[in-house]
Amino acid sequence: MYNTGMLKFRCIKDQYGHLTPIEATNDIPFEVKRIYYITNVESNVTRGFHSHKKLHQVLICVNGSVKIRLKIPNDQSTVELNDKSEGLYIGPMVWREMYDFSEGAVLLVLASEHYDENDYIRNYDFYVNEAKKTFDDESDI
Ligand code: T46
Repeated sequence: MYNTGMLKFRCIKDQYGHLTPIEATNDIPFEVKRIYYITNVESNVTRGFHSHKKLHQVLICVNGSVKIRLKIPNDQSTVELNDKSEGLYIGPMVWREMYDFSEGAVLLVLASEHYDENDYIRNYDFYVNEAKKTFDDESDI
């Protein structure tokens, strides 16, 4: 889907356990300026309900599983994250909702910018209008 994609990381497995290295700019398509993680989410809770204007992020479920609903004006898809060696890239102007967190799920997020509430679009109707304008402008290029 537009401005989204799956990334695959190396997982080094030996008799001592598993290790997944992620090297900024080699494994992630942007410079990482912020890391946060989401934990302790009840299974009936949905988070997100927003888009970002400029932010690039990679979501990795390092324990358990979570579903991510992605929407753009004329398309939508759902991705289940349940593999710590996979990351979901989400670029600007994509609406996201995170739900169905399993017990103990840990959603790690790598972000291209520091936290900025002004970069969020939290109203869906406003998002659809802005996204249509963005996509129209891009198709003119
Ligand atoms: C996203 C999804 C995947 C901060 O103070 N600093 C931060 O770096 C972040 C991410 C959040 N906050 C504050 C803002 C709110 O008062 O933490 C509170 C919860 O944030 P929010 O409701 O935006 O959380 P989610 O789970 O809906 O969304 C988060 C990210 O905000 C967002 O960028 O793409 O995870």
